[in-house]
Amino acid sequence: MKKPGSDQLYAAPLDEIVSFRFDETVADVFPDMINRSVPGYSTLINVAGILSSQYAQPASRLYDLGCSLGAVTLSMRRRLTQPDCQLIAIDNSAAMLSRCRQYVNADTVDVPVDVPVEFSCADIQHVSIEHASVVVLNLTLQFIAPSRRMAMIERIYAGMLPGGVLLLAEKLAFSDETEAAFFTEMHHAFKRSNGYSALEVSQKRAALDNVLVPETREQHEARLRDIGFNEVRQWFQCLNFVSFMAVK
Ligand code: GEK
Repeated sequence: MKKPGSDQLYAAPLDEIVSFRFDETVADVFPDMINRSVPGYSTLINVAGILSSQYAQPASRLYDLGCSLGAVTLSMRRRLTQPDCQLIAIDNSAAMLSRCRQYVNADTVDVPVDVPVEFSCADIQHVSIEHASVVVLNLTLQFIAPSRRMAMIERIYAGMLPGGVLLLAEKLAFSDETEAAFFTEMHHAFKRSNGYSALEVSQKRAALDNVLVPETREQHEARLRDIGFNEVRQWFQCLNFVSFMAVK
């Protein structure tokens, strides 16, 4: 029997694989799905909070772009010590954002300072970023059309304060075929070890085709430097998932 919240969306054979969407069915099982699919996810979340607390500036804004259920928002809020900040959690999936609001508002963990959280159901390509000391794109840029990524990060950069940080976690592509094949196989092995069948792995992969478009480490780093970030560092890798930090 299906446990509540367990991801079985691709468990049965499907006649037709439709493109992946962040709808109600996905939002219902999202924590289970992401933990079983992204190696190192809990570390990405914890360390995003730790890095944010280092780079946050008093009376500034902290953005969680593509917040899903608010894991990064909560991690930042629990660790932030700078006064008069504001957290802004944005996602264009209404199903995700309504659950995010519930989770964050129900969080009872004691926080060092009070930080108001604003929720916005919007496309992160068009939101205005202002006075930002921290911007997090945790596994979100990969869902933006590659041709639009440069413009979006340029807008983010323009809205950041000097000394502010962008945290960018992504699934990675590899230009070397052997390396690409190795990491794809290891990622699938990771998913199978978390209870997904070979059928689930292959049907999910088909659903994400052209929806999640990974880029190489070189592409990410070059774009961040071209935009003007003066410190670009990869701080995390687990199999084919990485995270960069870029300081303005
Ligand atoms: C986490 N950061 O738990 N505008 C706004 N949101 C978008 C857009 C867009 N154009 N495109 C996609 N999204 C989260 C995990 S999940 C990653 C992020 C994954 C949203 C989409 O609705 C979804 O909630 C999120 O980006 C991607 O740390 O599922 O692999």
